[in-house]
Amino acid sequence: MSDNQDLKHQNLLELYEKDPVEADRVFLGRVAHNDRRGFLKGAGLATLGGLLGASIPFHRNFPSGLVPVALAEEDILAGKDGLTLLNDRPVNAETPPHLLDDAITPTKRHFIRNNGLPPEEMNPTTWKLTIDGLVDNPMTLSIADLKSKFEVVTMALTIECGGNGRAFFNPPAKGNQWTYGAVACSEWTGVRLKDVLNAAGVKKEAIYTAHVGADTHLSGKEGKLSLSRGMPIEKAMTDDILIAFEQNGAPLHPNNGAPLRLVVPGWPGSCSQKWLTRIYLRDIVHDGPKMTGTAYRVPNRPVEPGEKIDKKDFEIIHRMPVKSLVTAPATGATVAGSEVEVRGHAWSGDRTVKQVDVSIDFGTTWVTADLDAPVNSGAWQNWRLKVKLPEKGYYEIWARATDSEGEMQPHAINWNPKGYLNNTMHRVAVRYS
Ligand SMILES: Nc1nc2c(c(=O)[nH]1)N[C@H]1C(S)=C(S)[C@@H](COP(=O)(O)O)O[C@H]1N2
Ligand SMILES: [Mo]
Repeated sequence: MSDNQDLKHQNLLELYEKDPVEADRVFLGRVAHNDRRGFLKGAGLATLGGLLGASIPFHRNFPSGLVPVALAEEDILAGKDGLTLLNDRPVNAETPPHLLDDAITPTKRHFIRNNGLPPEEMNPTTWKLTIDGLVDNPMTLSIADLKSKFEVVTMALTIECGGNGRAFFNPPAKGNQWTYGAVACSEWTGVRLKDVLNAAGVKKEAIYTAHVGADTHLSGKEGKLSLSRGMPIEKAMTDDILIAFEQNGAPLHPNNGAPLRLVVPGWPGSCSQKWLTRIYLRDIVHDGPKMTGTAYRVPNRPVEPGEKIDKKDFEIIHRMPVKSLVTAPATGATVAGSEVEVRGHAWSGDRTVKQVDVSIDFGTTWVTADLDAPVNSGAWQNWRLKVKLPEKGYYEIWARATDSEGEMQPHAINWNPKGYLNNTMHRVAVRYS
């Protein structure tokens, strides 16, 4: 890169550090909304070559208005570090397990799951949240109102996509092929949903919440929502659900729902509406996009892999099951010494994890790891164990969590047609040489 282009890149990174919302409007906004014209015109072929770090032998065939995918990917994941891009429209990116080693997930390592296109405006000073439906006092609040009218709390809360682990389904399930990394536990600052609903006055007919965000449908159709989910009112009134305006002590990342989102720990990530503009209470189970049909639903009985299941035999997923992740060592690592520290996290929606066991001999014997209590309700739990590899060779490190109700991670996938809730044990390959 020439000094000039280096400067451009530098500015992008700086802008991202200083003002991620503005940076995303400028860079991500363009990509997300397909307004790609002008890029080549402005930059010119030489500059483009410079940014790519290579000449473009077929530049004569390069359609105008096209962003080279190498640059588009970079822009899409601006402010993120080391994520694997699964899809760019909508943006879906997961984090390799060894990059999830921190007790609290830094924003740059928090996965992205978008169903539509992020809104163009994410201005925290003009943002409004409406609470209505079956409440006594419908209200519209700014972020400043939320901060001044309600207790502001900071909590580490786990978000896991309902489809995390889908890539391992056989027969395969359609949808994002998440492996392990559609899970994160950032520290969120906001107000309790419960407090806001109490202030609005929950009418006794209200049985379900309905969440609305400002993202747009992939079709671009005005007013068409990409996703609008909800939860039973009893769940909504629990203590650890936040309406959050800060992620790890800074404004939310644009792809994690800036400037305001719900965080519903322990339930499918889809409950945690991003770019939150409205919550309304209903006297029926919410029927917004991705609430009906077989979306975020699993069969209400054990099924055979590949079995065809009648729609009426599906039920809405509530809590996420017990699960753990090995974040060190990285899979494929070669270690020089016989002693290895194994580390990771474990969680179980609405419950705590009471034990994590580790095996280095393909599940024949297990050793109990040292497991921390959650820092607060809704946070994952960190664990660690020093293991001794008896001789040089190939090993697999397996981890298995058991929760407060005695539920343990399974060896085999509990198959379901849409590829949800894969909580099988995490296996990591290690060579000692
Ligand atoms: N408005 C809106 N909220 C949303 C989504 C979305 O597409 N639009 N995706 C949901 C899904 S399916 C998940 S798993 C989580 C992921 O949160 P993250 O992208 O911050 O990791 O956001 C949820 N909230
Ligand atoms: Mo999700």
